[in-house]
Amino acid sequence: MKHSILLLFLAFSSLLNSQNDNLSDPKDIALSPIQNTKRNVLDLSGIWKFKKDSLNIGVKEQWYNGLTKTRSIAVPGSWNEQFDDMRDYLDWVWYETETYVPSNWKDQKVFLRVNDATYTANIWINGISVGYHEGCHVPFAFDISGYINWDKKNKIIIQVENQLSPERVPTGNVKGGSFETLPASNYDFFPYSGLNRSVELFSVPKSFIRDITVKTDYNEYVGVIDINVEKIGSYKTGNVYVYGGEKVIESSIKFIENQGVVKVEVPNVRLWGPKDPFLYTVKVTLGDKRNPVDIYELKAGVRKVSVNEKSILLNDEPVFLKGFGRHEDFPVLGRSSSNSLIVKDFELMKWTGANSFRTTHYPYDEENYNMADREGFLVIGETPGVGLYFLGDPESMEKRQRAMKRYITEMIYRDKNHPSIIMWCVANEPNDKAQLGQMGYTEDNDKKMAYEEFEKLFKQVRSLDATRLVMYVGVMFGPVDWFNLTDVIAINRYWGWYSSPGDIKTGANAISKELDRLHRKFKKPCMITEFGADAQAGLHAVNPEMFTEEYQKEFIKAYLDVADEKDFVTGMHVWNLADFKTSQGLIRFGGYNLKGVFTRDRRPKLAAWFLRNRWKEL
Ligand code: BDP
Repeated sequence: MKHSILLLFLAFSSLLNSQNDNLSDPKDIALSPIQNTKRNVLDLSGIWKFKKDSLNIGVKEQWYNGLTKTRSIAVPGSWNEQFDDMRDYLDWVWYETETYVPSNWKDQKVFLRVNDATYTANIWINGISVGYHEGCHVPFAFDISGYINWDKKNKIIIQVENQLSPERVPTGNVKGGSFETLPASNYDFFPYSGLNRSVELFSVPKSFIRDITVKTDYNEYVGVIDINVEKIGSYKTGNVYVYGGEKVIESSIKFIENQGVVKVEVPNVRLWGPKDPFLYTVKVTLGDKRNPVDIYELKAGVRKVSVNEKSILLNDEPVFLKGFGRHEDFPVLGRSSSNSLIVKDFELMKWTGANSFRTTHYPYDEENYNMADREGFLVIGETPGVGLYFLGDPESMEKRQRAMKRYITEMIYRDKNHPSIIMWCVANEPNDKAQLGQMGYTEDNDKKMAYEEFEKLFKQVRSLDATRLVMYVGVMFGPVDWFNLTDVIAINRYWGWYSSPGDIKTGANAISKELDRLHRKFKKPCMITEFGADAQAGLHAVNPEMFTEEYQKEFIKAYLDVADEKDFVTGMHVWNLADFKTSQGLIRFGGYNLKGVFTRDRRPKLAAWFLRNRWKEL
């Protein structure tokens, strides 16, 4: 009898441990981990143990108790770049590391934060299943306080998998798409997999500040900062301080339920913008003023974003966005975070005279936004909604919509306080016909349904954040009426490359006419969020020919010339800052997209020098 109870117990506990559909709570990523007298952070970056699980037997064999026969892997890192034998592998893998957790964190809540696990992740701490997350390029966190061995080694195991599927966002393995590629991504960048960003432990007091949302505005010389605070625990009051102005501004905050709001006025405000990216410091404390239980500090830029018929306005002045689409991409690193690369790319953008970029095609590592805040870059923050379509199997579509809604929440929770982000981009080139190829035919009913589904995403973004502009990026031959939803008309265009190849003049004519048409119809400012041509560095021709550096330069010049003639064009983003790795396919020589004005190792092509001359002068 005893024996069978024991067996039952073992069976039950192994069931409990084996996997867990406890989904992470997006609120737990609302504030990035910081170190101060009340909070701790421990970065777990380093070399971890790694094991491939191509037969998906790991759970059954209880690998979550500890991996055997492993190889070493860098975290952060993309497995497809570190291991040549796993370049195209997108299936199950396991990661393991160990860390001490000091017992002076014991009276706190301890969270594990994974800044990106592409695409699904299951987490075990000391053999106990903690939870599950689905989606890439956004962090997630779990409260693991209950599973920790204090002052001892703790085993952290993460199972990851990145299968491409029409049920996921970004979509993959979509039948009938425009081109066949390997891997079969439905988007033009390599599906780099794994723990691409850092993994951290952090602790907060048991009563703590869970979220802070800073919204800014101004009336003439007086800045207005609205600070919304959400807390956990029974404390009913707190304090807010704003540093950086003529004197420290202080205000008390009262909580009703767990929410508190304070409006702070900053006399003689220094507005944030590209020329003077001035940042104030906002400090929030919880509980007694002299002896608070929790403290959180963040940077805030006071600025206002709006729009008229012809321009995006920053602080009521028109701004012109000069810049790029980019990718988190570099040899050996794949898509993994690297502060050196972030700094380098900002240096290169500044060298060309750019003031702006879009986080194509996913939210970036957070340091990008910290840099942009400090350097005065104007950022379009994009969801991972690339290759999104609204047709076909309804179940898949519902799953994609669910993924999109979650991404929107996670992205806005994480990024909402960065003054550099002036617009949210709901999706890149969504379509009501992608499944049939970009020029396919769609029934009216399906068109209507696609519009309505897409509209829901716009509504969600606007309800989470009414202080920023909202747009999406329209594809060539895409549905035009969707621009009714946006604040700014943004299009990616390659007339003179994918159409009228070799003929820049015809391409430029086409873009000129199209811009006029769009502006006449919608009376909204327009921007070209992507335009460019592939160029093999070192390939030259007297008369510009496709794939030469001269053709790329002339193509970019022709589009910029067209934009200069139109006062309703509010931005031009060249595609791309640098060459990047993508899936293999007929139009991707060597598995690269060569539309970078810098090579993948960041050396300038002719077009980069051209932009420097052109944009530095502006
Ligand atoms: C655009 C996509 C971008 C591609 C680019 C291209 O938004 O991701 O890399 O085309 O073809 O349609 O170079």
